Amino acid sequence: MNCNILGAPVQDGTGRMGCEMGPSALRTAGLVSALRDLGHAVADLGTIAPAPVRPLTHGNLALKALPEISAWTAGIADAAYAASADAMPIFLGGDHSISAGTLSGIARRAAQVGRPLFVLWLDAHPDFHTLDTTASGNLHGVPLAYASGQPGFRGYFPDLPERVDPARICALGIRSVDPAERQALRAAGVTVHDMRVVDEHGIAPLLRAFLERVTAENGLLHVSLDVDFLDPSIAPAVGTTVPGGATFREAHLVMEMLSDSGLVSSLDLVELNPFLDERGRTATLMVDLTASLMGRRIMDRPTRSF
Ligand code: HAR
Ligand code: MN
Ligand code: MN
Repeated sequence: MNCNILGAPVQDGTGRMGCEMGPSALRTAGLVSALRDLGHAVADLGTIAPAPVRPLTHGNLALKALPEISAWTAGIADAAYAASADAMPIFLGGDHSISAGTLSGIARRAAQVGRPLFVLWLDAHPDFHTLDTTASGNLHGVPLAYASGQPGFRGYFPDLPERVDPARICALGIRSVDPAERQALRAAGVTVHDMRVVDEHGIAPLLRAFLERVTAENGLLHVSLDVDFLDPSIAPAVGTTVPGGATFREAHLVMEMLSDSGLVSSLDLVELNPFLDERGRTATLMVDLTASLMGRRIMDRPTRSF
């Protein structure tokens, strides 16, 4: 497969510094060589630039860095569209606000090739706040709402060329949801498999059902992997740790099944804060998970199935 690596060193979507170093840490942990060792042709396209920042004021005075994140969203959307023409883009965050841009650009690409876009959101949080409902004001909490066309972004974030159909979004690993998000997710029809559902059913059947839907509609599949999807005991390098996350094997199994499906067409690796890491273990785990997604196996398997 042809892969395009793009750095998106955004940290203004969180309340703290550090995610700016995410792309460097993922590269240092060996992302490019891991993919090449699996036989992929990898182009590192470097670092995305934001669009020019313009002043913006909003009634929600809690909002942080709205002009900056709006500018990043525009720059990232353009880069995502361009980088998805003939290769699988892998976006290195940066906080999760980058997905406002990646999803916008990828949704535009999906419309251009005439295929439905599905999104697998691997995260402790649904990131389904609007600019009006976020109480923290941290814009890494809004990208999925923006990309799926929830109201209140017009004039503040770039106009969406194409929205992601909320009915084609599956959020997996969720365990921290604010009341406004819970209501909006339900109203929009997003599939949310929270950790209680994962505990009850096991992660494989939940993912398999979603992948069968993507297959049935010949969809493209964008995967957005937030570090805090993982349990903090294995992935400490994130500003928003939430107990009770995916285990090492649950996370690898998700990646292995995604690989077997052959459906994944774009990927976000987000929220890595290397300043909070322990000897690079979280960065290394994110690279290893990406390798599983891109074909690394414990043993060969006779047939490709999920
Ligand atoms: N819902 C909370 C808020 O809006 C926490 C959002 C945290 N988001 C991330 N990415 N860390 O998933 O503040
Ligand atoms: Mn997130
Ligand atoms: Mn999260």
